[in-house]
Order: sequence, then C-alpha cells, then structure tokens
Amino acid sequence: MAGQHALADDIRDLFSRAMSDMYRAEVPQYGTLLELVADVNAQTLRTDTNLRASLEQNGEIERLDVERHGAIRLGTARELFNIRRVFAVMGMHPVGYYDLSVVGVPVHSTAFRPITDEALRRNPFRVFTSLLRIELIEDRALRGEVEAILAARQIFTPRVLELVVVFEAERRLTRPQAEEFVREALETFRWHSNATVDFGTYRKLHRAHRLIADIVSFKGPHINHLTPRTLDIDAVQAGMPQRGIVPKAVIEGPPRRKCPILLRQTSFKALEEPITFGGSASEATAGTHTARFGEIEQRGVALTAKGRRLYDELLASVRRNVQPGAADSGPATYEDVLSKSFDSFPDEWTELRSNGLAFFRYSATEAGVVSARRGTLAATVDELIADGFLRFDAIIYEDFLPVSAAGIFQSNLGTDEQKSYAAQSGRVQFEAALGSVVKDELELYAQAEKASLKHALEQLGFSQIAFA
Ligand code: OOG
Ligand code: NI
Repeated sequence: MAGQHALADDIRDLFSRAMSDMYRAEVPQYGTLLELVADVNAQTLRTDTNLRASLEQNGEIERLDVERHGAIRLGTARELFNIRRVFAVMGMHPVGYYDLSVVGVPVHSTAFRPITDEALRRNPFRVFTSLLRIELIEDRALRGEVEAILAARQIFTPRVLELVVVFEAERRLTRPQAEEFVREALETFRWHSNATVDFGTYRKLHRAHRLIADIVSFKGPHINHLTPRTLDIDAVQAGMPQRGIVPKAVIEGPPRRKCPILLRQTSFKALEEPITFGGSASEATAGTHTARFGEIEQRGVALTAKGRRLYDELLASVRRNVQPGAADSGPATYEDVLSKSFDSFPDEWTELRSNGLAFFRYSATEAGVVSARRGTLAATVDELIADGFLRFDAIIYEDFLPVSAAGIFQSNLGTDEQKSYAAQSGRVQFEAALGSVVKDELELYAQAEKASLKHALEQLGFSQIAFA
C-alpha cells in the first residue's frame, strides 16, 4: 500500500484476504480445501516445468496463492446498482452477461473483476453476481410478497455507502478509511443464521424455487462459495474424499487436455445449516437452509470468438448424447464422450495460435533483443517465433461459463429442479438496473494480446506501423 493512501487494487487485495478469512472461519471445509489445493499446486509446479515457466512469464505465480472467486445472489435492481459502486472501489467492474433462465435458474448475472493486466496480476479476485428475475415468479401474490420483503431490506451498512461516495470523489481512500471500508463491506457478505421471514413464508418461497428462498429470506446476500484456483483439478477431485469432502460427480467444462482451455470446475455439496425463522423471538421456529458450498477451478487459455464457437458446439453435441449425472450413464461415460468429442479441438499451443482459436501474450526473448541491436530480424510474427525471438504464452480466461455455472447451481439445488423458463434475455433490463453496460470479455482479451505484441515488437526494434 503506497504511503497514507489506498488505491482500488490495494483495497481489493485487503478485501479478498478478509473475505477468505471470514469464510474459512464460517465454513471449515473451505480451509481443508485450501490446504489440498496448495499441496496439489506445489506438486504440479515441481513436475510441470513448462507450466511453471509460462506462469512466471505472465507474472501469475505470485497471484496463485490469493486467487479466488466468490458468488452472491441479489434481490433488487437497487442492490445491483449499489454493489457495482461498492465493487468499483475495489477495482472490480462488470464483465459479461450470463442469462441463466434458459437453464432453469431464475437469475441473470455478471462477473465483477479487475480488467487490466496489472490489476489482474496484483489480485484477480472476482465475484459472480446474480440478480433475481422477479418477473419469472408465476404466482402473482407471491411475487408481490417477494417485492415487499426485498424493498424493506438494506444490505449495505450506511457507512460503506458513505465511503463509496468518498472514493467516487477522490478515486482513493486513506489507509484507515480503506480498512474501515473492508470491515463495513464484509457485513454485506456475512452469513445470517436468523431468517427475516417466518417458516411458512420460507416454505412458500422454497416451493417456488430453492434459489428464491435463498435470495429473499435473509438480511443480506451471503457469499455462497469461495473458489481457489488449482493447477490440476483432477488431482484435487481425486484427493477430496481422503480429506472428508465429497465432490459432485463430474467436472464441468472442457475435458482434461495437454493445453487447458477456458475453465474446469467442480464443487461439493451445500452445507445444511441451522436457521432461526420468524420475526419475534416468541414465534421463532428452528429449521435449516442449504446455501453454502465449496468449489475449485482450473483456468486455461482464453478462447477467441472462433474458439468459443467450437467449444460451445462440441459441448452441446456431447450433452445431446449424454447428460452428466444421468442415471444410466456414470461419470466415466460422460467424461469419455466429452474427451472423444474434443479430439477435434487442437491441443497444441502452436495450432491454437495459428488457427486463431485462443489469445496469447507475446514477449521478446533475450535472443530477440540481442539480435534487434544487430538489425538482423526476420519480418513476420510467425518468423520471429520460429527464430526464437518472440515467445507467446496463454492469456488466462478470467471469466465464467454459463453451462458450467448452471451445473454448479443445479448440483446444489438438487436434481429435482430442472425446469426451464421461457424468458426473453433480460440484458437490457440488467444493464439498466446495474446503471452501466457490462464489458465485453473478448474485447478485453484482444486488447491485452495486441498491447503485448506491440510492446514486444518495440523491444525487437520494430515500430507498431510495420505490423499494423
Ligand atoms: C453462482 C454459480 C456460478 C461459477 O463458478 O460458475 C459460479 C451461484 O451459485 O450463485 O459461481
Ligand atoms: Ni463458482
């Protein structure tokens, strides 16, 4: 932290550490998972020297230990508007729009995350943030009740909103203000074992959708998971049972590959936690609620629009033939079909690059810089790579995948809730509620790639015009 002041990146770093400590104290299995992931990552870095070199080149080794994403679910447009302002203080901005109604979850979402290379290197903390689509509640009376309950709650402390205003004016906080901001912001994400509704109302909400009960019944949008990044998700999945954790049957996303793409994720079941329902102490009812779970992820290269189309097509064809977790096909069958289908997705870095399927970060090699001075460089990017003057490393995918997210939601809702909503995409309403457009993730990756190439070519003695 520079001097007396804290900038957005400093505040995010403080916050993500405080959040991790809070969740560790609340959900002990999360601590166990962090230990397992740290062991597997250390082992992977020892054995996979190429991966290690690439992570070092990208400045990702340092961020690995602090890397997490979390998720929250909000009830109203106002809550979404203000959470955008709170996250902005931490240098986290809305990227991407995810419509989950098509997969039977009555929410739409974005991811708040840092967007510049520098901020991502410092601490890439992200929060997948969903907003309830109240219009998808069919029962009119219940819809009215939900609106009234949500209108009456305030998920932010008055002080955190004051500090947001200070930041909006100054673009920074003093160090004591930053520490206060983190303490106050944490309150929004905290677990509450007292429901704001009585047990009858909770049951009614639950019957409409378990997620609706989770969003509406409490004082705030408790963080429902915090996910560390592993370098070998299969090893963590296999190691979980030995540490008393039971993962879901299949890993979401692409299959295991030599060159990891996008994002692979697996989760373990939500905890059943004791809750006190009902407003006044005299009519309080004891019950339980399941919301919080654990998750791990392995991140791979970000795909271009072309690469993403191929991924979506292959995944859809797999799911037409075999459903993960279906009774007649075990996880082995699903993973088999998945990895066979992905045979047609190139699995060499050079091919991924030459086919325009993925984004890469370019850098000048030492040999290249030395030759540049002697003025003996080749003329095209491909030649520079072939001559060993330019290297390229995967740009890591920093976002989420809607089909995977649906799988994570579903595995924690129980398999009985597979209804799908016939809803229009609500992107326009979502952005109106947010008070901002969401950024296009593909554009961010393309910019990062372009900037790295420009810089590398300059180091090699080329002007950007020569390669425009
Ligand atoms: C969010 C589920 C999505 C992921 O990693 O895809 C998610 C939620 O359950 O609220 O976190
Ligand atoms: Ni998640």
